[in-house]
Formats: sequence, C-alpha cells, structure tokens
Amino acid sequence: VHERAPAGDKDVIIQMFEWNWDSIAAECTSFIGPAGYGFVQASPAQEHITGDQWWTDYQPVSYILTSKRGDRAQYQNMINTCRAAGVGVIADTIWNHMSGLDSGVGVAGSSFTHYNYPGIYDNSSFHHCGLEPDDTIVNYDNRLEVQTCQLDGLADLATDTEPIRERLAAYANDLISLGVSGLRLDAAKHMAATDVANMTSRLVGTPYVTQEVIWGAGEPIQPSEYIGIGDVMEFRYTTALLNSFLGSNGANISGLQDLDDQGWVPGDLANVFVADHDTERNQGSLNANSPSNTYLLAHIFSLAHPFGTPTVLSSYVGFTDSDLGAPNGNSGTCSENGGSDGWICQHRWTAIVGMVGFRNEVGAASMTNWVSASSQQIAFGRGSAGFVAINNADSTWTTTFETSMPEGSYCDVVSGSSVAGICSGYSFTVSSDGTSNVVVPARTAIAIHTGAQGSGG
Ligand code: AAO
Repeated sequence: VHERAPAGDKDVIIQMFEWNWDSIAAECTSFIGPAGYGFVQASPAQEHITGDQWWTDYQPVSYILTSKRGDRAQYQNMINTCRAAGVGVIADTIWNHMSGLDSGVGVAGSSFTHYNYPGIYDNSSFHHCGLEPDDTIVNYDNRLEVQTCQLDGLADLATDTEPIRERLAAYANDLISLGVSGLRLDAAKHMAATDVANMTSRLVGTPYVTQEVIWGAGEPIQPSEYIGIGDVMEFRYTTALLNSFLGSNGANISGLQDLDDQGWVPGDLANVFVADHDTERNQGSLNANSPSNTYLLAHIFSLAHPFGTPTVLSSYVGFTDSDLGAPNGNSGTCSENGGSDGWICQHRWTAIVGMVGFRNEVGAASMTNWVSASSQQIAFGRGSAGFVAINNADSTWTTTFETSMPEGSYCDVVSGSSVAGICSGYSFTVSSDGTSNVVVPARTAIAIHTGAQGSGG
C-alpha cells in the first residue's frame, strides 16, 4: 500500500498537462505552493518519438529523461523547486508499451524500430498476442486481448517476464531517486494487476500511485482488481459529473450525495477528476467549453465533496483538435486569475483556488446538512468548518440554510478571498443558531469556511 495525503490535508493534485519543467518549477514557487495544492502531476519525462502532437509523449523509445519538456537536470530542478514550495511531483509513467512506429529516432537521439530499442529491448521483450490480424486490441470484452495485444498499435511490453519487470522498476526507481512523490501508471488496465503489483513491490519507499484503469460497461477487467496496489482513477465519477451537471441520461446533481454507494472503487482509493487530458478531448467529460458554467460548478463540487483524492486538470485551448500540441513551446503561462498565451490555467481560477483552501480547511470532516431544493440545487456542510451551495438551475435559489458552522461573518471563496478580514467577493453571515440567509444566483455557487472569515464585499 502506497502513500497518500490524508484526506483534505493538501491532497489536491494539479495535472500540469504538457507544461515544461522550467515553467512548472516557476509556477510552484509563484502560485501553486502558496495556494495550498499538494501535488503537481507532470507529463511523461522519458524520451519519446518526435512530432508536434501532444500524444508523442505516450510513445516512449528509451528511459533517458529527455522529453519535449526538458532534460534530466531541468526535471531535477523542478522537483527540488516544487518540494521547496511544499508541492510534491507525480510522474506520469508508461509501463505498458513503447512506440507504435515502424522506426524512427527519439527526441534524445535514440534510434529504434517497433520491436527493437537498442540496448534496452528486442523482439522477445514484447507480447505478440496473435489474437488479431495486426495484434492490435479490438475486443475489450476479451481480457487476454486487452492485456497482451497492442493498445493503438503500441508495442506491448511483456510485463509478465522478469527482465521487463526489472527494467520498468528501475525506471520508476530512477524517478523516485530524483525525488518524485508519486506515479501515474498510464494504461494500467492493459497490464495484469499481478504484473503491476510485482513491479510496485520493487519500488523504493512508498510513493503515491494512481492507476489509469478506465471502467467500461461489460468489460471483464475491473478497476477493483487494482485497488490493492494504490489509487485507481475513477472514470465513473467523471461520467457521473458529466451527466449530472448537464442533466443528461436521467442524472442530476441531487443524486451525488453518497458516492461510496455507487459501486465505484472506495473513496479512499479513488483518484477523481472532472476531466483528464483524454476526456476533455473525447467528450468523455465536461470541459472548458461546456455550457452554463457547468465545468466550474463541477470543480466546486469535486473539491467540496469528501469522496476521493481530486485532480484538477490544467490544460490549453484547442483541445477540440485531437492532435494539437501545447502552445508557447510548452512553456506554461498564466495571468492573474487564469491563462495567457493559449494556456487555460484552471488551477488559478479564483473559485478553484478558493475551494482548495476550503478543502484544506475542512480536512476529513464528514458531510453534514445535505439539502437538495430541486434536482439541480444542492448544499452541504463539512463538519463545522465549511458549507457550500451549488445552484446548477436557471433560477435564483434564495433560502435560509442550516449549517453547522459557528456564528460569524465569512467570505465567499467562490467569488473572492479574505484579505486581512475584508472579502474581495461576497460575504455571508452565520447566526448563532447556525442558519444563514443566502441568495445563490442561477448557475453559480457559494462556499464559506472557517479559514476565510471577513466582511464587506
Ligand atoms: C497515436 C495515434 C494512433 C496510433 C498510435 C500509434 O493517435 O492513431 O495508432 O499513436 O502510433 C495517447 C493518444 C493516442 C495516441 C497515443 C500514443 O490518446 O491517440 O495514439 O497517445 O501516441 C484506452 C486505454 C487507455 C488510454 C486510452 C486513450 O485503456 O489507457 O485508450 N489512455 C492512456 C493515455 C492516453 C494515451 C495512452 C494511454 C497510450 O491517457 O493519452 O494515448 O499511452 C473504452 C475503454 C478504454 C479505452 C477507451 C478508448 O473507454 O474502456 O479502456 O481507453 O475506450 O479506446 C466511456 C466508456 C468507456 C470507454 C470510453 C471511451 O467512458 O464507459 O468504456 O467511453 O472514451
């Protein structure tokens, strides 16, 4: 079992999709650390195929730590700088496969062919499943095919054999030796859970582990098979937020109270997210183009609800193009409350930063005072430390909420923050009986917590 941040105690991860190492380092110091995030998940570090598309990263060709985003020294500097700002780095790692190309030269100069990576792997290092004409996965209802054929034609490493297990554990341990705090295991579903467990048992220390195992209807491979290893990315949560906030497929946000009840992986082993880099592209989730503020409201929900360890995707515009690589030479840039130069900088949005503060303040406090005024209006508290109301309807929600919070005047952290006791956004009072009279405009939310007291605004 691997390390994880205690619930609510600086446990929020930002997926810094495609940000280069120098820009992540700078952002850790100037913003991410002070804002109270726990971790940044950086794009893959190992040498990959050349090309302008973002997905070149997911076709590794060697274990040299040189990618589009920087070299080994820059990666080390990013880890050191982020750690000094109180932020751990999670490495996105690829254990399942190598490239899908017939031949080429990687970004660090390594020559390769589909099944030959000189000095590392040869033809015998790969599964050749023989179940499909070109060995590429077609049928997700066949466990053996999913785990021994090729995902998108990517050369499938024989993770059931000793040399491969040894090589991949050495790769992960190299990253750990540089100081990474955790690992994302890309395409974990395409490796047998016993293979993954064997390799993680060889890791030095107890890094946080989150595994990409996409649940699919009727598929034999289940996310639950992987929970003994570490966290699992719970895509059913992502789908539920998509449907609930859009009011599609009969779902509504009033159905999101008890998420331990849904047959998903347990909350303390679930890594949850409104969107990741795949789903923002393939309509598998809400994204920054979603209507009626639903993308932001879903983030507020995700950071307020106790279920799971949340990841916030920070990405760039143009994700509707499935190939487009990152802007500005992969150098992430933000303005005060958002992005610039093509970057969106979701992690800087006022409401998201405010809710990270909320989450850190409420910690492991359980949900209290759940109320749902209609199918698209919910509110709940977190112990006596915080209270949130989300109005995902097209009409104003005016009511007297019962909170469990102490009497006081609090800043709404969705619209602003508390600066020396003055609220830069709205403020709300809680009276001695815990009630608060609140007006929540259509398609907005309000959130207050004991760490942001103040008045005015
Ligand atoms: C590129 C080219 C390809 C070319 C290949 C080789 O695009 O045309 O063949 O190179 O030369 C990324 C890109 C790929 C890219 C690849 C390598 O997305 O386009 O290929 O880099 O450069 C499956 C896997 C999952 C994987 C996902 C994309 O299970 O692990 O496909 N995600 C990760 C990364 C991803 C990356 C890779 C893996 C590869 O996050 O960025 O690919 O390293 C169902 C199945 C899922 C399956 C999806 C998509 O999901 O259950 O297992 O994911 O289909 O095939 C609902 C359903 C759910 C369904 C989902 C589909 O949610 O409930 O069952 O919809 O959206």
